[in-house]
Amino acid sequence: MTAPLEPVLMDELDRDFTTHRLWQAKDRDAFLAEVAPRIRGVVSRSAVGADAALMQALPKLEIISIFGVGTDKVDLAAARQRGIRVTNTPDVLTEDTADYAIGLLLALARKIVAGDRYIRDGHWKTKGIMPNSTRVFGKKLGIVGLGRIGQVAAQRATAFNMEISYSGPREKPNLPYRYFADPVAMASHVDFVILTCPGGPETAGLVNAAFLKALGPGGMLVNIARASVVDEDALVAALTGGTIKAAALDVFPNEPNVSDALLALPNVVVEPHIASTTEETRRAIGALVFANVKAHFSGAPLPSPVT
Ligand code: 8YV
Repeated sequence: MTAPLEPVLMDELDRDFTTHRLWQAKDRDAFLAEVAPRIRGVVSRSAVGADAALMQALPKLEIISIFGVGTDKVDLAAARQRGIRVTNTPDVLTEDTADYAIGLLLALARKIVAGDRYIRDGHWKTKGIMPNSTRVFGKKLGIVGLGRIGQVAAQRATAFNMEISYSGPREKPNLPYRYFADPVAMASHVDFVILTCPGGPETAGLVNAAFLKALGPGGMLVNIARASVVDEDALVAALTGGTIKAAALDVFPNEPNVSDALLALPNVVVEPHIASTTEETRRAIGALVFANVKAHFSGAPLPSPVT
């Protein structure tokens, strides 16, 4: 195990396997050198992943089971080359993550977090009624990456009578939403954008200065995907200069650190990467990680293979 996991999952792994906890090692390299020859499986989190160096250090490695759907921090090419199986946890976290994206959009536009702060900071008594917020229902929503999570977010938004557009590598003609091959063109068409696409080189910096300019001064951005999708300097500049109105972010480039430049801005809602962290979903993610590891070592088909 490269990082702490759900306690139930760690208990199950401890029960059925000989486990080692990499994050507890005082000297990571010495620890790895000691246990490396015996390691046949790695369990890691999406946020930590598994790089080529880790794989290289583990000559007997057969499977990497990722706690989370994102595999952007796993060197899949290196895994494929070695024939190492990689699994992730799709589907089980889709609905909660989509709920959270819609929650963040409402929190941002309707100033739900700001309202809480307004009372706690004593402003209701001293300044009176809080400034107005922005309507959500009936507005235009753009989704970058209409995969599992994006499609459920679109369903939820439909209940708010929103007009849905999306951008991604390919059109999905069976879905009743407007497709834009060019994300900047989509940004200029919509009021709000939710990012649900995978991280990695294909989407790195997709939300750049041009995208934010196209989204415009009333525009709002929700990111529950990966920080790499957004050029953070361009976002800070856009939020500071009024190029867009506000942003809600659940993901950051160097978690758990969040840049002071972002924290200094009043028009940003920040969350500690918790879009999928309900009790129910975390249990389901843990069960799927365990099922993949068990299946592999008993020669059964993997429930959710990536490689
Ligand atoms: C997890 C996520 O909280 O699934 C993912 O890719 O980002 C989240 O659901 C995280 O990966 C756990 O490390």
